[in-house]
Amino acid sequence: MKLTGVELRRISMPLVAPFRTSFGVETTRDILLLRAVLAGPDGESEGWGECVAMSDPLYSSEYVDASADVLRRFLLPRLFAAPHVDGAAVGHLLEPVKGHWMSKAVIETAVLDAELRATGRSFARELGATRDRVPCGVSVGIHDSIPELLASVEGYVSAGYVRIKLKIEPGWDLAPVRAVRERFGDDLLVQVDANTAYTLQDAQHLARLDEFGLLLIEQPLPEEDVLGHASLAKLIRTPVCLDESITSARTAAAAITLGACSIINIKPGRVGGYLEARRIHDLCRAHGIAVWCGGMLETGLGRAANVALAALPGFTLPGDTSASDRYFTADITEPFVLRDGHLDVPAGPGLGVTPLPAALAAVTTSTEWVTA
Ligand code: OSB
Ligand code: MG
Repeated sequence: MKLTGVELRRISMPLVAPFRTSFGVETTRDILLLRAVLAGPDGESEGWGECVAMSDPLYSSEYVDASADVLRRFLLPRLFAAPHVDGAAVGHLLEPVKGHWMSKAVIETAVLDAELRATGRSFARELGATRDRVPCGVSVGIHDSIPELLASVEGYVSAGYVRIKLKIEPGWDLAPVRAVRERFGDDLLVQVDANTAYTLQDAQHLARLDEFGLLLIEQPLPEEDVLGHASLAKLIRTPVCLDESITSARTAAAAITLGACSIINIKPGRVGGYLEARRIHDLCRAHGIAVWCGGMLETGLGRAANVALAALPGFTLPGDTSASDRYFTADITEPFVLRDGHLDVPAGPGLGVTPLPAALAAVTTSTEWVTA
């Protein structure tokens, strides 16, 4: 197939509630969607992708304006110039461009979606999914007070979420975890995510989380501090999970070898796409490292792909694959609905979902058509 054109579409989606982490507060998701049009022997086919880059470079160095820029100026021209493009080829064609994993991921996903749609195959099947529904966790932001936090967690627990992830930062760690344990008991699956807010100097303090029987602590130290995580893992009993530090199968292999983590959060956008995400899954499976599917407050489009990935056999922990209504009052696809703590894996061709035209139009802030 040949890539003939790409639509870059920006949408603005208010969140149902502000989402606060150690790196900032999000109230509206400003998202870049990409629609790829390919021409093949059997005619035209199109596919969609959702870029997970956020408005500001606070979670990672990537941000949504930069993503549109690098796609327009450096990534799409390489693909337009290629005589043959398919999902498996995108990564190789874009390899000369350093970094920009989220931007590479969105075009690879859209090309895969187009290719799979053209042949009637589902994304989940193509990736190697072995389940038709996945258990879901929820990521709970930092709140202004413990009572407000407990009210939020209560809502999620009664909705059926099987695992609670609490965002933490210095000053908001032991007390919220203790309060959640006291209120909901020891059987609730609970984990914490620091988004790089600590240093190795905080090891003694973080060891005080040991008594709460957490599933894991996610990314306590800076992105580049893989060695620090290896040291920390020896000083605390809570299993260390990496998010920000894992940008490829290579960095995952290094982190595992160094003993920096015993669990990995796989976010396809952060590692350049679903094919690299699957490589990390395979690597972790071979090493006995548990993985789970992270999230970046995606719409139903990105969620469909994440849920497909989370259905692979090595995803043995519940992911941040929450239902549409945890994020938005109106999603741009048919909403993902939690049933018995699970989401169904889409089974239709490609991603199995497409944006609903009216819903998409209602949130669109700009569109741009890019061709060779
Ligand atoms: O660190 O996992 C994270 C959201 C945006 C950026 C980083 C993270 C998150 C979440 C939310 O924790 C996960 C989700 O529900 O999509
Ligand atoms: Mg995280």
